[in-house]
Amino acid sequence: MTETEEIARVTVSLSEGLLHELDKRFVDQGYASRSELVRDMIREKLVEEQWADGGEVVGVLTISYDHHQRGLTEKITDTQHNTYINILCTTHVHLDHHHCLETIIVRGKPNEIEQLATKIGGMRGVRFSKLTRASMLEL
Ligand code: NI
Repeated sequence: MTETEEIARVTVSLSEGLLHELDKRFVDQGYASRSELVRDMIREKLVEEQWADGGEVVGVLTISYDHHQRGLTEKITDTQHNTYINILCTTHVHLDHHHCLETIIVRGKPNEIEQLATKIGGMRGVRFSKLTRASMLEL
């Protein structure tokens, strides 16, 4: 949302059950207002749809892996070099003697990004892998 964008007020009719579920999340997740929770849910849905549409999207692949797994670091790097996806940036952190954490920010088609995430996530020695789906839309 841009700063100059005006806020529109809408009234939504909900069943008691749905409102109860909404308020549970509102309290549990520490939102400042119901509106902010609803805005976040709508944004999440729009990003999901954008990924389903197959157009260009952005994502962040977060992985942690064992630095001492033979050949793994090279395999991860080679996979990034051999992809059609635009790798915008990678950040590597040496967590301790054994463990590395890496974030790979990518831009491309959803299915290509998901394939890259599955490929890297499935490598022997990769302990954690999570793809965060993001959007280039102004939401
Ligand atoms: Ni490292």
